[in-house]
Amino acid sequence: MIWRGVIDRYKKYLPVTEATLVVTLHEGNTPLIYSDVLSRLLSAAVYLKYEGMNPTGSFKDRGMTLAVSKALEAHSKMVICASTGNTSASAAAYAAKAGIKSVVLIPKGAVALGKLSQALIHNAQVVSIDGNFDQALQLAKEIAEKWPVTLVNSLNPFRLEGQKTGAFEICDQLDGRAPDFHAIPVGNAGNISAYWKGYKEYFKNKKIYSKPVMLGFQAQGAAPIVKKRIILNPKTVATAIKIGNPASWRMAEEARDESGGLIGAVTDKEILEAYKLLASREGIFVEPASAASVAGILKLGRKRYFQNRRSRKKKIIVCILTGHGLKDPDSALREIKNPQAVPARLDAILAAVKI
Ligand code: AN7
Repeated sequence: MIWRGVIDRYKKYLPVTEATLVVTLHEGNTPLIYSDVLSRLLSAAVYLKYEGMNPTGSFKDRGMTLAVSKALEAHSKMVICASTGNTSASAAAYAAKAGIKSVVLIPKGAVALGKLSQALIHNAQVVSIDGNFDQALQLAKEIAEKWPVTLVNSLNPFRLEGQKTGAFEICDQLDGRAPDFHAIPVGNAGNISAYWKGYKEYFKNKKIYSKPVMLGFQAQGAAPIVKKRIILNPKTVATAIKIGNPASWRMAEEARDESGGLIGAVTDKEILEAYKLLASREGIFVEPASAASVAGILKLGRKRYFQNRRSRKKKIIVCILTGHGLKDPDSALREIKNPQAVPARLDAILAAVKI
């Protein structure tokens, strides 16, 4: 059977009708991969939800399919977003599929090349702003208020509705149970809010009988929720989550508090260590921001967070790997030496490698 995307699969839980023209690239149905290395390190059952396998390479597609379908239903001819990269790539692709126009505002010099090339090739009008993401979002909001353009940032409620399908999928993949812990990177804080909404809805519909503890992770230099203040000049290697004033700040705190979880910070060094561990030990290439969730659980593991619980039974931890590593190959190359050329001779190759 052909998988027809998250709206088709979960329409019962989504604000769509028979009249909704579904714009889909068959997003969702991403793998939930058991991690041997992390499970051993944390004495738990750790699964990785590889959202980089979505059509444009990030979790944003789950929300964008619904946001763009609803924009089309409302006869909108153009969508706009501000973005650290992935939202713009997704918006541009889904707008292209829908046959409508897209405008994206990006912070100058702070968007990974893969993401920028996606927005451009899908024919978005890309405007680079001499400012950061938070300023770009403010401007995108203002334009959408004054002109006939649909905002497709996560302030658009359809985005979070679509993204909550990630939670449904995890519970379905775990054969009708919720994880004990859900670890996720936090930038603009839409995704953590969407997942929590999804888990609550599945719980209410008796699809699961418990809800996970939500664990969100921000980069140390861009951790407004952790520090309880807006960060005017956020800094981190993980450009996707370089955000100082998240739009869904309050909802993310609700997810944290209702679930008895936490939102913590991880350093760039910890992010890059987790990034390399995933690639070298698990065969999974993610972008740096995605590794924040893994860096976060490793940090909590060192504090014996997962062992302090009452039961001895192995806990299930699901980590959301939000975006694909090919989005941002520069980061990988900065971390690892570029290969040197050698003469095209056997002896030269044998001198260069260990066999
Ligand atoms: C790979 O594209 O905000 O907390 O403009 O690309 O829901 O914002 C991206 C965010 C995590 C954080 N991982 O999710 C954008 C944008 C990756 C991301 C996040 C983003 P939210």
